[in-house]
Amino acid sequence: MLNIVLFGPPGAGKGTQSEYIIEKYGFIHLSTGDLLRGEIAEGTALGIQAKQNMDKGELVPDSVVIGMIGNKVKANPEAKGFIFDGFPRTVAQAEALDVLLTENNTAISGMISLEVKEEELVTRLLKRGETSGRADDKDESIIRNRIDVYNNTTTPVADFYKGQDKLNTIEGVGSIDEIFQSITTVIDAL
Ligand code: B4P
Repeated sequence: MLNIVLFGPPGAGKGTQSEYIIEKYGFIHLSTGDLLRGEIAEGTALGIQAKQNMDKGELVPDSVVIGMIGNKVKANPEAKGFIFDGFPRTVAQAEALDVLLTENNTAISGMISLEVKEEELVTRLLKRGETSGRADDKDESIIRNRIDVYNNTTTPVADFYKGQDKLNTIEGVGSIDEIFQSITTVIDAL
């Protein structure tokens, strides 16, 4: 089983590249953002709570996302691998993921971190906001708050995997195909 953490700031291209990765490798795509938006669309208690955080560009509590990911991993014991997109976003989530995968006799194979400068992220997300209907893509101050949360709370997750010698950094600016080629080079070497 090959398990990959696809990492990077909001708008780095994680969701975009995940679609190409699952198409080529047949991994199961676990996006906490998508799972949370699914809960919101269904109007569950979890979704109602999560929306309050997401609309402000804040993180949803660790216990919520860890529980969601745990359920999905346990439900797919025969998977060829998982692509974790937008998770873990805190060191506590990364530690919980290690425990969860060990319990399921597997581990993270590598992290792929997409590097994109802040102004490009803001431009991309405002553009997506024209069509996505996402409250967190509409307002520049909320987008900048998401980037601040990433810089303050999420970047230590890259150090966590660097400490395990699993960090691979990729330039996230360029055509989607070029970036995907760089990602496949990393995955094929794992
Ligand atoms: P996510 O759904 O993970 O959203 P995201 O960070 O905006 O990344 P996304 O994957 O959607 O965007 P992408 O870079 O592909 O999180 C949303 C919210 O959910 C968080 O703020 C938080 O509140 C909550 N949440 C999620 N996970 C959580 C967790 N683990 N813990 C706590 N809270 C959590 O694409 C962006 C745009 O760029 C697209 O329009 C795309 O077309 C464009 N793009 C992509 N690649 C490009 C390229 N090479 N060139 C130009 N444009 C490109």
